[in-house]
Amino acid sequence: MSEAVETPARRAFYDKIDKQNLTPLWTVLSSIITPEPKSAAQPYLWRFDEIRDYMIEAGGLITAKEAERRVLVLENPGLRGKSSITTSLYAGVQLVLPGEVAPAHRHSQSALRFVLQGEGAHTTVGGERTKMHVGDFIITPSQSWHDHGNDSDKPIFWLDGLDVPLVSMLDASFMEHWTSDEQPVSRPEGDSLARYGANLLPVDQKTRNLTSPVFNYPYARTREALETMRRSHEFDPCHGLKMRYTNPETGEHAIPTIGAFIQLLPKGFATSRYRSTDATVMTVVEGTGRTKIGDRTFEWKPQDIFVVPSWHSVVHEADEDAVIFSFSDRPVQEKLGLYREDRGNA
Ligand code: GTQ
Repeated sequence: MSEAVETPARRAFYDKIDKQNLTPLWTVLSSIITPEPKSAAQPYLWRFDEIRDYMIEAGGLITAKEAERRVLVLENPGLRGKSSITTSLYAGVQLVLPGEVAPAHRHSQSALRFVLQGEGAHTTVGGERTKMHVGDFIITPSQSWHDHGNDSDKPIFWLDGLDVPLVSMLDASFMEHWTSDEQPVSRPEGDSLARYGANLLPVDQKTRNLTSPVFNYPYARTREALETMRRSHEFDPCHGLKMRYTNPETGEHAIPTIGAFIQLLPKGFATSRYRSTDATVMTVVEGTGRTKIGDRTFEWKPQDIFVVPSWHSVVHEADEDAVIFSFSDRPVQEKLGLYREDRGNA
């Protein structure tokens, strides 16, 4: 249905009620309730080589301590000024130089880290420290204290994913700083992975936390799982071999607001057209290839980061064995009954 024509009498009426903060629905209905998702977000790819050079430059301009977090925000070209990579999610690339500390704070926003380059820096979350290795998927639950540090001799770069725009939309943001740069370490390293990440749970544990108690999913384990599974040659036409990170207490997504995924595309594999309502941020861990998003094609290599807006068709092609990490707001949409996908008819 097209919008109602504007007559002088109608215009005069709109102007009159406008002063009372009233608007006629019939002039906006077709733009607020669309027949299918119409995102302002655009498909886009950031080359890690370019981001890395700018981050090193930022490293000479400001310390991690002064910046609190030395991050370059990946702003979707269709959402400039909103600190958003998709309508609901934030992404940035964070750099911690050798000897630096990003001071302890906590906030309502949940965060994930996916390590892009560098080895042996650490993050401390809720009193437990974990070393960060390339490909590790690390969680900072809502309201947990966290600080990052780098005792290694190389810079570390990681991709941050947060539910910042979603929390802003709900006006539910709280944030506090710890009294010193680093929180005390109160648990041994590896404790949560041993306790919750070995297909075991403490026998009398009754709590079912919204966020996974495992906060570092090491890439070595993830990669080995993918390598073993590929031997069955059971590949999904749309996804290759795609797994989701889970909360072992509940089987739900590891973070309540952000779904995180890892997928293997074997050399030469081309996926079937697929689209879904969860706009998705992807980063390449291994391999080279290209992804067609809507009618645009992006060539990728390791550490590049790209974004697929809601309801845009996706086709991946891997030139070599490729591993892609991704995240989206899928858990939110599933919980609200809004998640939709379209396999092959996109
Ligand atoms: O590391 O705590 O990219 O608080 C944005 C906000 C990272 C962090 C970001 C943050 C952090």
